Amino acid sequence: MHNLITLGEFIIKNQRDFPYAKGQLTNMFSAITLAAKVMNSQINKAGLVDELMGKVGTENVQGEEQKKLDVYANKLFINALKARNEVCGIASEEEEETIIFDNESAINGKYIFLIDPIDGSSNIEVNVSIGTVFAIYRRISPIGKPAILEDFLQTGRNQVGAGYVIFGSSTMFVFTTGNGVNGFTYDPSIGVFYLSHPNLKIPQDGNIYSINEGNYAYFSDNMKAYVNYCKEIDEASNRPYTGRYIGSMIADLHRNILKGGVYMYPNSQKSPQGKLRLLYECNPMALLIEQAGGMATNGQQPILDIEPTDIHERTPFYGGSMHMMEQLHKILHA
Ligand code: AHM
Ligand code: MG
Repeated sequence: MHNLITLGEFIIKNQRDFPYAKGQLTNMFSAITLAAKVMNSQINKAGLVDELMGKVGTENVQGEEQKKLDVYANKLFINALKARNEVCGIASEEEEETIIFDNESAINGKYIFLIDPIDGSSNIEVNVSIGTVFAIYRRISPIGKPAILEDFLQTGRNQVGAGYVIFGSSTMFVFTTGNGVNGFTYDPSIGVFYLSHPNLKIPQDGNIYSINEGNYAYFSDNMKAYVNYCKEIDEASNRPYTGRYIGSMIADLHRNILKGGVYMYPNSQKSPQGKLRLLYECNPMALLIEQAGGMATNGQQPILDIEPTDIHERTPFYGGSMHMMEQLHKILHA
């Protein structure tokens, strides 16, 4: 058994590290963990409850089919945040437009929240790990007025908090407020998250590579060269590497953060901009990876330095162990 420190206690103790708010952070995190607990109980019975399984018959703004659980999770997180008045605007993968709160309490909210309510939707029906990923920013528009688009289009460097919930063989909440990364494991029998992975650090070296290799034919020559490099025999560098690809970015990155590895979703002939969304998938994961001592880029520059122009924009994404990322960059730029 670990030292029994709950998420609530941890946040109270470490609030001084949060650059602005004290109670506000606690409020936002209690919204996220409450929604995570509800999600946990729903996901665990997803196969039994017809209302949760399958497709809604609608598409989100990306033209992707929405699953019932996508829509459910989206509403759940939005309502939990709305009830606490710390957040003045939300952008979600499942919402074409930003949601701007205009009631009197919420326009005084100082924070902007971006979320992918369910990442890895295609895994829901087959009982494989999925997750929720979010980013928090301080608004740049004046408090007391409705949020504006510029509040959402900040570079990832401006994040004041980011995290994910992974619904796997156990449910975990992993977050950063810019001072390291900590992981909490949920005990469903009493409804409490306990600190289980304090001060997470990604190993500098690793031997896992994660990529949808089915797209190999569409990759650039340099990307193909790196995939081939991963599979070559070379004892000195511990190759061939192990291939692991779940198809839930959060689950793939979570494993690689713990074990050491590199995760890639490159641009290719099939997806010229890459697939993953910058604002609510890549930025929060990039902040977590950097805070854990790793590297995350679009192949050219750190993800966190990209100037966004659209809330749903996509980017190539490469992230993981520092030395593996350096080697990947060498081959991508050869
Ligand atoms: P989603 O948010 O619609 O679930 O899409 C994002 C997911 C990532 O979690 C995952 O890494 C990737 O899409 C998998 O894509 P592919 O099936 O093309 O490998
Ligand atoms: Mg999603």
